[in-house]
Amino acid sequence: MKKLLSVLFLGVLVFALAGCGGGEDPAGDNAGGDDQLVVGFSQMEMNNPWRIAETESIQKEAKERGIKLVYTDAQGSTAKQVSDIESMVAQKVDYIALAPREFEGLAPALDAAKEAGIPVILVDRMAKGTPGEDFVTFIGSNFIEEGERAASWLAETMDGKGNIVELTGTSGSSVALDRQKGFVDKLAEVAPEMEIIASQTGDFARADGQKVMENLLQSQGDKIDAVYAHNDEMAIGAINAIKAAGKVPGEDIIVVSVDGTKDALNAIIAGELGATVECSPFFGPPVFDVIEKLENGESVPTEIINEDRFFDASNAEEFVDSAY
Ligand code: GYE
Repeated sequence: MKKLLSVLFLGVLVFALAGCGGGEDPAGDNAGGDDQLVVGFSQMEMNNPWRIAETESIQKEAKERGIKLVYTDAQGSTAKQVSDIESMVAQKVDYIALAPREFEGLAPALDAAKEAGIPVILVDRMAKGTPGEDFVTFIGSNFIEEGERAASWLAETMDGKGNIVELTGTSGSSVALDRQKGFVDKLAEVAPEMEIIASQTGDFARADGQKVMENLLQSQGDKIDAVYAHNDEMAIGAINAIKAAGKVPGEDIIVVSVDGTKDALNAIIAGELGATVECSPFFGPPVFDVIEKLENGESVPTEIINEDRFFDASNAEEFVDSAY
């Protein structure tokens, strides 16, 4: 009897020890094998410098904190993003950081994680769901404000006059909707005479931005005074198209965008891009700070908004070397 009791006690002790720091994984049977914390990062695509910087930031921070990272790239497909997350759930990761490509369509993945008790942290774009219920928190920029800042700069630079073409981001993404809304509303307020004469998606990609701009220059070239691109990659594509059409970017057509990549800052220095609103891709530190808090049983806010800068001819030189 005595022996049986002590075996039982030992079993309880081992179970309790294994549970320490194991998060959702008291038996220690997660993808890390032992007590090492395992975090999944579901990236949506890797088609531009911003995404590469984001992935590298998360990989670097995981490594520095001794956390195992399970990384997936959905290659621009929401269906693949859902199955990527389902496989992370099957592997019993402790947390999932999710960069949603589209606002809609991720519910099956969020449900699977919730059912398995795996906390999800949304990064960089929003997805449909209730914070604190379907996901723990959203970490990212204020996209409405980004659109407003681009509109204010353009209105001021152009004295409240001119025709604008807008190159929008990925259709169905929260960020494209908000960057448009912020811009349109601000423009109506500060420069009611300025008009958006065309608005087309370039899917946040340089080649698409260039193609769309080529077509717009062909159909209404002489009417275009300015371009608002939802990201730097499309702005660079538009600048290429403007040059190919024999016009001078920065003089004939003023360009403004969002992100703050190295190519964009170099384009500002060259006088071809007017300004870019910063949108930080460096999610490593804030994501793992949140995870650390959750591990310690602390609560986290349902929204964590990054502080972003603004780059134009006055400071591009100063920041170009540290840009990505
Ligand atoms: O601006 C863009 C990227 O979701 C905030 O997506 C992000 C945006 C970023 O592909 O370059």
